[in-house]
Amino acid sequence: MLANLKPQAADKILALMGQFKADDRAGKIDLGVGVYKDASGLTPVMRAVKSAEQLLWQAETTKTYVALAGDPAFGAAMAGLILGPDYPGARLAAAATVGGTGAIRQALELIRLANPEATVWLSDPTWPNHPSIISYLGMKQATYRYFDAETRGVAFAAMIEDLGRVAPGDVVLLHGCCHNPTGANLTLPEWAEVAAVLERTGAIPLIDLAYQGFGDGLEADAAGTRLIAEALPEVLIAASCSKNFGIYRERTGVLLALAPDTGVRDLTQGTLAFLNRQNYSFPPDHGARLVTMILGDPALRAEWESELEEVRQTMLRLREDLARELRDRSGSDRFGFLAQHRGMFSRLGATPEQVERLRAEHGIYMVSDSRLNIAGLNARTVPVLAQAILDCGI
Ligand code: PLP
Ligand code: TYF
Repeated sequence: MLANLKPQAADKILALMGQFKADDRAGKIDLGVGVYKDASGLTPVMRAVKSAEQLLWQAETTKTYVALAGDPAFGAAMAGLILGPDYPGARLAAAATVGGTGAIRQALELIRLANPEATVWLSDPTWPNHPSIISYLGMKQATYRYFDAETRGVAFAAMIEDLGRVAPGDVVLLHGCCHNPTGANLTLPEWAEVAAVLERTGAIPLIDLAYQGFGDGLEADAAGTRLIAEALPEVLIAASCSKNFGIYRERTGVLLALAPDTGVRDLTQGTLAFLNRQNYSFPPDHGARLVTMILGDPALRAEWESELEEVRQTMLRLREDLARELRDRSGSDRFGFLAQHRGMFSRLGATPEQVERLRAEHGIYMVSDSRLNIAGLNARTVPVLAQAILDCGI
């Protein structure tokens, strides 16, 4: 039986991690996988997380199962963080999931159960796991134009034109903030226009929110999602705690589903529990519990918010430093978009051959589509990257 298996295509981002590890050059620079790193290249455990873990270790008296959809307190805490304290509780179903990826997977399975014919519309480009999971589930997918290769901003008119063609009941996957892989994001008035188009076409938004707090701040990064949640009767939100709580390996995420009324909410809540049971029964609890503790305790929350703000400011400074360094060395403003982009990533707009030259000649690793992880830089490597970019003719 096992011999019948066909080799599967590797994830190009994760494959890059292995390549980087195997490179023995001393000055190599990893701008590949989307993990936050501080100036010394470490991905530290946040102080608030350490404190919560210590408290939990002392207070936890059992590790028995919690509930199929996870602890409702976690769902409520995440709904508050994402949708604000006045979130529409009567319309809200929630389930803890295995990371943000698990939330996306469960959202897609929920969609497939409710409407197997739905086409899921993805931004071009998007995170490679989106199309991969959708095709694995045997669902239909299509793309809407999103990135303007010339300006490296959002091709908004084209996006709106494409979203105008979406059929009623189709699903539009939107990145809530910090678009992966481009770094180009919608403004709030643009979010309002997207909401209006979705309302007109009868499409259902699925928002992937993996970087809340990494762009313009916790509130600003949720503003588009909040606007959509207010405007539309049905909204799915797949959120990850991996990045903003720095708990990657704990696999902590949540799927929020806003239903038009309490009856449909209850039906959806039951289905989310069913879907968790089919896939893995109970979701992991440790990371979710830490998040619930941090969000519910004013001192821990303040500590976490200040650490997250530090992380965000570090990335913003690196963006500005890299844009300035490139401007000074190239005598042109063509890299100004790096300071406009938000989140961990920017798409440089280099060819795969140029990206390969960066790797081969300079030991600088980025994804072949020229996505770079800003957090992989520090004060020493910013000028090194800037010079290498110019040396490679980018
Ligand atoms: N969505 C996007 C766009 C991402 O970049 C990530 C990456 O980490 C995720 C979702 C989910 O992450 P995780 O499953 O590690 O929580
Ligand atoms: O895009 C990234 O780099 C992060 C991390 O299969 C990641 O989202 C990459 C690939 C993957 C899972 C997570």
